[in-house]
Amino acid sequence: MLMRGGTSKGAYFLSQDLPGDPARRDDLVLRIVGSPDQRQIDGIGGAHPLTTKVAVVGPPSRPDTDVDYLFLQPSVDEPLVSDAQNCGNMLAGVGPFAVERGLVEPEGAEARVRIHMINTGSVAIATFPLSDGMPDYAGPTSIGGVPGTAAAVRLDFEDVAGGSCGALLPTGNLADRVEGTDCTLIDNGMPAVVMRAGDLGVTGYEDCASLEADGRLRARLERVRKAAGPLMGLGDVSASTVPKMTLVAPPRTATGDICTRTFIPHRCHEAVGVLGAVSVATAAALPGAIGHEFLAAAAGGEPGPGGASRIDRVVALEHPTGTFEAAVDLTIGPAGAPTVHSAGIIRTARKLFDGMVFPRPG
Ligand code: NQM
Repeated sequence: MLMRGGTSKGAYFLSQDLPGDPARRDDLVLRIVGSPDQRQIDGIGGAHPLTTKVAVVGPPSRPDTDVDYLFLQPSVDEPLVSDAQNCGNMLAGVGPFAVERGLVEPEGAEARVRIHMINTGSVAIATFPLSDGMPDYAGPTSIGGVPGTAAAVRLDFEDVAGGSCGALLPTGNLADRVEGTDCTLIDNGMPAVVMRAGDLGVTGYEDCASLEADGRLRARLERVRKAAGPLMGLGDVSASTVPKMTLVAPPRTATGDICTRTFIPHRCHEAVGVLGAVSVATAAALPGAIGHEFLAAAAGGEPGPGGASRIDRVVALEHPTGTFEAAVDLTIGPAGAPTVHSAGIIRTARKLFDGMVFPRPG
C-alpha cells in the first residue's frame, strides 16, 4: 500500500510479504523503489529521501504492543538501505495500515494502536478515527507541508529518549563544541545535532534550495556530523542517515517558538522530521542547550520536589513550509540531568494506492 505518512510518502508492506533475510529484503526494496538512480525512473520512489520510504508492519514481537513497525530508508542514488533510523512521519500511517490489513480490529469511533518501533526498540501509541471499523482519513486537521486537511493521527511516544544513542544527551552535556561549532547532541527519538544558524554564517530563514546550494555550509555541516557521530555513540556515520543536522534561529511568527532548518543529513528537509522535531524541541526546552535562548517563553519549568523542575510544554518549531508542534514533558533533576516522561505530536496520514508492485528484475 502506498501512503502519505505526515510529510513523507512511501510503501507499506506486511512483513510476511518481504524476504526475512535483510540482504535479500534490501535488494528487493531497492528494485521496488528504483534505486540507485537520481530520478528513480524504473521504480515507485519519489526521487527524494522524503518520498522514498518503506514501512514493514507485522504481528508484535513485544507482548505489550499490537504491531511491529520497522522503518527502512532506501538511498535514492546509492545502493543502500538503512535501518539505523526511525521515521515518525511514516509512523503516522502504520496504525491505519494495520487496521486496513486486519492486523488489529478496533471497535468504536477511535482506534488506539500500540506500535513497537523496531529501529529504536521503543513504543508509540497511535490514536485516529474510525468509520465502520476502518480508518477514516477525512478530517479538519492541517499540518505544515501538506495541502488541505485530513483526520488527525495523534502519536504519543514512550521511552524514545536515547533509543539510538543510549542516552538523551549522549555526551552527558547540554552543549558541546564540535569542530569549532557550538552544538547540542541529543536523541529524543532521533539523533540530532542542534546548532545556531548564525554560528554557521546563515540566518536560518533561507529556503532549502539556497541552503543546499551553499557548498561551504554543507561541507562544514558534514565535518561536524562526522565528528559528532562517534561522540553520540553512533560510530562512523560517513555512510549513515543519522545524526540529523538542525540549524536554529529566533522565531519569525507570533505563534512560533524557534525557527528550524534540518539536513537529513545531506538534503534539506522541506519541513522537519517528527522524531527529529521532538529531539530539537526537547533541546530547546532545556535551559543551557542550544536554541533555548530563542524560545519566546523560555522561563523554564515548575519547581518540583528536592530542587527538581518539571517542564511540560508545547514547542512550536517553524520550518520551511509551516510550523510543527511537539509536546514535551520532562523533569530536570537537582544536578541538572533531564529525564523525559513523554512526548506527543499530531500528524495526518492517507491511503493513496493499494495494489501490486512489479520490482525491477534482479
Ligand atoms: O524524524 C526524515 C521524515 C524524516 C524522519 C528524516 C522523521 C522523524 O520527515 O521522525 O519523520 O529525518 O530522514 O520523514
